[in-house]
Amino acid sequence: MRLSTVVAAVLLALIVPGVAEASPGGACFQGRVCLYAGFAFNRSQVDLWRDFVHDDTNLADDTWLKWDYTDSWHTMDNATSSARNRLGCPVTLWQNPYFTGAHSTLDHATGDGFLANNAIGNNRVSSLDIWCR
Ligand SMILES: [Ca+2]
Ligand SMILES: [Ca+2]
Repeated sequence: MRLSTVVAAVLLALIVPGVAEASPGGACFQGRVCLYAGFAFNRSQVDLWRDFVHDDTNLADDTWLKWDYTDSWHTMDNATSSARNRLGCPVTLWQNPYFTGAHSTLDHATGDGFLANNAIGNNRVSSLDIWCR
């Protein structure tokens, strides 16, 4: 990678609140739920990811971040293949916007690298519901 790219990523992480705690490279920081476009938390794949701290009723207006924290401009709707949960409470991934349809729940401190064999399935997540009190 070019040095200027690294510098830009570091500066972005320093100046944008919250970004510094975000989590490319298959990581997922405490207090967040992390979605990945590829199986196995994007291992050996294009690193498209994003993390959440609140419910999201519709992923159609969300886009994946790239490894360097820049926006890929690729929609997150129907595009999640794996997920990690470090929220401190469960999260439910839903097939449709506003928490309807097929769904799978991930407990705190769990991850699933292959959503294809869960109820939610591969490339179907459209909303997520966080159960923190
Ligand atoms: Ca959204
Ligand atoms: Ca869907």
